[in-house]
Amino acid sequence: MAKREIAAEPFNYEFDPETTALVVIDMQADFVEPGGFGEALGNDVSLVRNSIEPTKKLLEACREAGMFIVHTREGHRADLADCPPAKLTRGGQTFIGTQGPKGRILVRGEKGHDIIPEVYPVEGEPVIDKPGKGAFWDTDLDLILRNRNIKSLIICGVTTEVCVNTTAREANDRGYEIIVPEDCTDSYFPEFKTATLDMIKAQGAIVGWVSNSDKIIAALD
Ligand code: C5J
Repeated sequence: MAKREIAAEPFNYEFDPETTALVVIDMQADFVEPGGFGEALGNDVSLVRNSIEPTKKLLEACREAGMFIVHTREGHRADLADCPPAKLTRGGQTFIGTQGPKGRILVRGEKGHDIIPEVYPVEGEPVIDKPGKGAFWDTDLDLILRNRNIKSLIICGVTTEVCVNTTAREANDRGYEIIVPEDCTDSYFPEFKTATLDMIKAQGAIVGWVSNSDKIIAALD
């Protein structure tokens, strides 16, 4: 497939859909629905729900274009053996592994850990279970992307300044060119979202590019 261009900041982003993957970060009930980890930490989850519809639209467009799509989930083994003790007490008390309305918080296999129905993976879309914030650390994501000759990543999901930002930086250091559609990511802290996107695109795309779902979809047409 020929190279395409997305209108983006700080300048247009060139990509080839055949070597580009959409990476959807942690669109789990635990982060975007009431009764999960996000809410347990004192956050208002309604603040991250605006990104669901644009992400769904972009996901459908990328599926239509035949692009490679990967989803991630943050969480831990049922015995919490892979959860660092220091992470267990983040939030001022222990939430991870405790029982909530959606099952044990951030534990694999529980309702809260699952991806929300609006952007649920379909067959052929790998789901990466990650114990940390970054999608590359302690996962096989890099191997999966390299096996598919992927060079560029469109990174969506929540939250902008935590798992999206960590993944964007990990990807940039590994040589991937990354772009974040600003309407397909959200934070419980709107000012952190703005600052994160500003930091990504600053200094001539020091980490990557920022655009939106409409512009990416237009480039796929
Ligand atoms: C957080 C995430 N915020 N997926 N996780 O703890 O951003």
